[in-house]
Amino acid sequence: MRWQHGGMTIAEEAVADATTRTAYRTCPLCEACCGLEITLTDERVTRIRGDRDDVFSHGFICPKGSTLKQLHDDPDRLRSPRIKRDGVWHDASWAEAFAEIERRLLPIIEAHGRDAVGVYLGNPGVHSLGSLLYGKPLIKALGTSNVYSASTVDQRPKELACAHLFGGGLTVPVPDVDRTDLLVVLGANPYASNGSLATAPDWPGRIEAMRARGGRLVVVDPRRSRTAEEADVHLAIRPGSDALLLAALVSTLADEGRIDCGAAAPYVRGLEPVVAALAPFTPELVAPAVGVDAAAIRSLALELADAPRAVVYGRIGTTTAAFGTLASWLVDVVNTVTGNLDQPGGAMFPLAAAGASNTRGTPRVGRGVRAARRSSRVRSLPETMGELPVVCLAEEIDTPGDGQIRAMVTMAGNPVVSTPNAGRLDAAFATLEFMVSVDIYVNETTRHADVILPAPSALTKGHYDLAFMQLSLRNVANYSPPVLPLGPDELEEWEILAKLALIVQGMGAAADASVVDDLMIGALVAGAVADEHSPVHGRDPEALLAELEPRRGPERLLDLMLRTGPYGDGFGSIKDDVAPGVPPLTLDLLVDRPHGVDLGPLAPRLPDVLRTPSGLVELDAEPLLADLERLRALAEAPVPPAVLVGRRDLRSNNSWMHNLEVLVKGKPRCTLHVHPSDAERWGLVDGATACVRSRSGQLEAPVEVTDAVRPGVVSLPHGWGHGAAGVEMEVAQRVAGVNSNLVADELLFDPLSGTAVLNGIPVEVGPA
Ligand SMILES: Nc1nc2c(c(=O)[nH]1)N[C@H]1C(S)=C(S)[C@@H](COP(=O)(O)OP(=O)(O)OC[C@H]3O[C@@H](n4cnc5c(=O)[nH]c(N)nc54)[C@H](O)[C@@H]3O)O[C@H]1N2
Ligand SMILES: Nc1nc2c(c(=O)[nH]1)N[C@H]1C(S)=C(S)[C@@H](COP(=O)(O)OP(=O)(O)OC[C@H]3O[C@@H](n4cnc5c(=O)[nH]c(N)nc54)[C@H](O)[C@@H]3O)O[C@H]1N2
Ligand code: SF4
Ligand SMILES: [Mo]
Repeated sequence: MRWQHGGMTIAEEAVADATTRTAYRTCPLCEACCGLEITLTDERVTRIRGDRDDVFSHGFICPKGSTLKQLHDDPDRLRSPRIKRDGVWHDASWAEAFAEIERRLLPIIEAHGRDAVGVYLGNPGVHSLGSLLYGKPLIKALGTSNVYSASTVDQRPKELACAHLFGGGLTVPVPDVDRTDLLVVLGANPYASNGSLATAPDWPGRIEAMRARGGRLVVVDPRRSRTAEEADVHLAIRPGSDALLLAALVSTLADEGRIDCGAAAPYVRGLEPVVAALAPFTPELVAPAVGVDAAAIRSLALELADAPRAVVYGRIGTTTAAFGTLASWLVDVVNTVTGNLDQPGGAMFPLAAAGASNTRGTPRVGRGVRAARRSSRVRSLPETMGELPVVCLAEEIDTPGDGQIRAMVTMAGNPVVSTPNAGRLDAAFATLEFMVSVDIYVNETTRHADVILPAPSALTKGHYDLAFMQLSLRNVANYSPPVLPLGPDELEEWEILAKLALIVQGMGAAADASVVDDLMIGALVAGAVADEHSPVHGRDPEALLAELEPRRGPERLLDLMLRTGPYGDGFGSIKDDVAPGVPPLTLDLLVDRPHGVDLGPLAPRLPDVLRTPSGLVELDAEPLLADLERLRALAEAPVPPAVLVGRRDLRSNNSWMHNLEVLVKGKPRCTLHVHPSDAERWGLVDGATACVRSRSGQLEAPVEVTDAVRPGVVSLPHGWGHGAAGVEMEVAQRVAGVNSNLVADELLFDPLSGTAVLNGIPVEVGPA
């Protein structure tokens, strides 16, 4: 299926006498960051297709990219604030909505303290400059310990492992797919997801190009995913056992005398103790638990050692597991001991143009991982990176006592669908004294809100993918100005969050958002002039602020980050081109280059990328080595008769794009994949309804019998279950599906990162 090149026409040719213009914009929907070419006729979007001139995506786009138009036009998308009184929604002005929040939220804080307000931050907020940058001052202003996000149902294990190894949660080495000879993918399906923690448009094309030049693809996945179908070797692993498999690779390499860190060797600390600690994990020991032959494990280890350039890449299937942090660490241990860390074709560190902590401060100096500085109230689960694990959100709301959460603020998140024991969280939200959501829909989560503040349409936002450009397979920078102006009654997302920050600080609902904005830019400028490694070290802050005029909001912050970043103009102090044909960066330059600027392929960054206390790659981080004992027990643990894993579809995006007809038409996708032998054993046939039960809940779903899953494994996509009362998404309600997280168990998680087990959940399956 070649949907990717050339894009899709979504409207007929423009009428002859209409005014037509073209705008370019990076797609904000997933991590691939594709360039879009948007045609507008009389200021209405008439067509969206891939931008062939985009320096990174070269015209690639997936079926979701063109739906920014449908999203913009969706009648269910909220366009004005809503207030709920006595269970009934009323449209409100912004002034009324902010006043309502002040009136109802402040007394809760006054009576019960700041921890009484919980916050949940969802995924689209990371793609939105406004929420990414201004969510922080809001959280600070709230001053609560109860901060939760989608990170602990996602990538936190990788961030934690990288913080230990390299000194930064976003210092994540990415697979250099474009130059490798062997790509080993564990628990990722980039043919459906377009890649994650590894930003690159057109993963399928890149994988095909790799194979065309003789490279090999190995996919480790309990399902024969689309990506596995393309693989030279598919290892159908038992869910949850990736850490064992990876440990056995290291054990084999040691046994064969093939440990060689290559060019990274001088910068690696603790190789010997790590190799010694992993030695007992022989292929023979782990094979029964992993469900892959010892011989196949050995041969993969040798293939990794023999390949001139090889890289192991692990994603959701490896992180949302009970050994997520260990598996994430082991991915990079394998890359390191095979000499592929920081080498072309191996696992490399991007050098981002803006915002990366590994481009600020002193190279090779860091203060170490900060985790477990405090714990959750009910279950004493440790925080990581300033957040508590979302597996404990429901109990923090429904368990009475001092410090109980009584009010929630959700921003760009749908935790009722996305997080474990969804049924309990749903019920808990219904008991809150007050809830505010910043969102675009009334969905499973926001229907519990008392006030909804609508974020504006993506087409009215400026865009620079600050987080994901730090994880890019090529160094690029691309800014898109808003395609359309805000509607008369709309507020920018940053202003919404800044206003909330002012309200919870007691500055009043009428306070001006610019106060927060000015504080933020002031602090960033102060940080830059104080950083002795910054090109503006020692300069006059006022003079820099003057040069940033007249921009405000996220764009002003971005301009500063770009100009003080590794390719920046240093506010005039740097003059030479930073890449062929690319002058030093400013936001003005990016505005002039709507297809982005290419800053070149990834280049080795060791040791300067490191921000660890030792200034070395700390392979032997103590909490990881200590966790190996628990892993050892997994090798001998009984295998549950059935476990549930997820899967993604190209036309879904987590829980929130099912209201677009173009993306949901066709046969139902929220089906339970069951292996034929299991179907027989459980008395299920194709099209029947199965009941799936776990400790935390149960659900019913239509069965699809398929040998794409390994026996003992069933698969159901997440992000569905839109049938609940009060949801206002007409299309999504019609194709409702079922919420797979009803059976995800909040008691199952990775103890190091607090990340939920969403893949490999023990379940019982039978006819409904
Ligand atoms: N079982 C299972 N569960 C999973 C996963 C899995 O693989 N299996 N995957 C997990 C992963 S990786 C993730 S990232 C999470 C996602 O978890 P969440 O972030 O909680 O969920 P999303 O479905 O992304 O919901 C996004 C919300 O943001 C709103 N929204 C969309 N655009 C905007 C905007 O521009 N501004 C604002 N303010 N709101 C907006 C949408 O209406 C929706 O309410 O789910 C996790 N849950
Ligand atoms: N179309 C689409 N694209 C998306 C999203 C979406 O919802 N839809 N969501 C976006 C988000 S927020 C994220 S985080 C990324 C995620 O991107 P990916 O990590 O590529 O996510 P998936 O496509 O769910 O692929 C995970 C694979 O892991 C397999 N798996 C399950 N359990 C295990 C296990 O124990 N071990 C191994 N080795 N494999 C296992 C599953 O069968 C599945 O094929 O996708 C992003 N892109
Ligand atoms: S792959 Fe991701 S970034 Fe590219 S068009 Fe699709 S949704 Fe947008
Ligand atoms: Mo995610």
